[in-house]
Amino acid sequence: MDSFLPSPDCDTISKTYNGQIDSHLVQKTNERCREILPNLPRGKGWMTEHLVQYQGVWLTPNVALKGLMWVQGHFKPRSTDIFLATFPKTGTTWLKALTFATINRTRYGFADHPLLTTVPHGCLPFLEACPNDLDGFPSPRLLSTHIPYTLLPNSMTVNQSCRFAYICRDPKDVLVSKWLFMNKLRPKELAPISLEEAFELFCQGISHYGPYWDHVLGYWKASLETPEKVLFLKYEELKEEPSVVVKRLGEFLGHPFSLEEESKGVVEEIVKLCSFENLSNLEVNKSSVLKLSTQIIVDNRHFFRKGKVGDGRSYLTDEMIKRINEITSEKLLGSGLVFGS
Ligand code: PAP
Repeated sequence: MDSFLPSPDCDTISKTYNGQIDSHLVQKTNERCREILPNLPRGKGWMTEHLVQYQGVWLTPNVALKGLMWVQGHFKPRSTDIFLATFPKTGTTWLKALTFATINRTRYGFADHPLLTTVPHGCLPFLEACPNDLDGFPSPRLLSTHIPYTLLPNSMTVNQSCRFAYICRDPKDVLVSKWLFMNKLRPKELAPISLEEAFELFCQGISHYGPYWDHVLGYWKASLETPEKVLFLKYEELKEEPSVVVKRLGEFLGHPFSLEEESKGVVEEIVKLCSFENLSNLEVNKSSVLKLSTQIIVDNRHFFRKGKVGDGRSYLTDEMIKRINEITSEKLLGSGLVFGS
């Protein structure tokens, strides 16, 4: 099963970053992280108490910072690697499912597909979460990452022909989706963050892997400069024309759909398998959990809330909508990238 690589479970991830798995490079990363941590700017956390700012990006001080430092310092990319890159809550789960189903479409039947019994996050691991496992993964490795394009090492972006599929989403929907999700994961000892607080933090760029607009622009520019390496997708377009986008994805990944496959409805089968309606109603996604660390165990159902375009508007005041739209226009000015209103 080349590409069906279960993601590391909680024990693997937490042992890895707590240094219990005796990896020299991971220990070096942990030490370096401990050294720099006290001097990093701090902001209020959404899920953890604090976020820290490192190289311009806001990260959780434990897992995300260590993950980024490990990737920058020690990850050895292969030219065949494929990365799904996202800012959290922009469509990671959906893109994981679609990519996994597209690449493995001749390997699994739709009636007994792994996605029917495994949450998409379990089919496709995060690069920054499994440093000890990656060397053993067969090629082509299919991994996901939240790291901004501009912070990836040259070994991934310049020196190798790794490919990146990126998905972005209207910032209002990202903010609201993230606020609701993070409060579910926030430890009981910390008071929930209000929407007003989350809004302020998001607008200031203080959210995991934020500022959001910088994240989007990094991948957008890379997709213009090297379209053969970076595919730039929008959640809204995927919602509107899933089959068209899945065909583009197949082509980009080097697995184009043949005319025969198209006439047999394979693209539509993949779209149906990965649809919000299908995935959110599966037993595994209704009642099982994903262990992200020993402390953080997420109910799979939290990855599937509404799956709608424009839902953020129903939570935000007119003033908030105006402000976030203004920030978006200002940040994206001259880039050629636009979101809906
Ligand atoms: P993650 O960063 O925690 O992995 P991510 O998957 O990027 O989250 O985003 C979750 C959003 O995608 C949720 O949006 P909502 O809060 O506005 O509802 C979730 O519902 C939505 N989502 C998950 N799976 C699908 C899907 N198959 N189709 C459409 N939307 C989906």
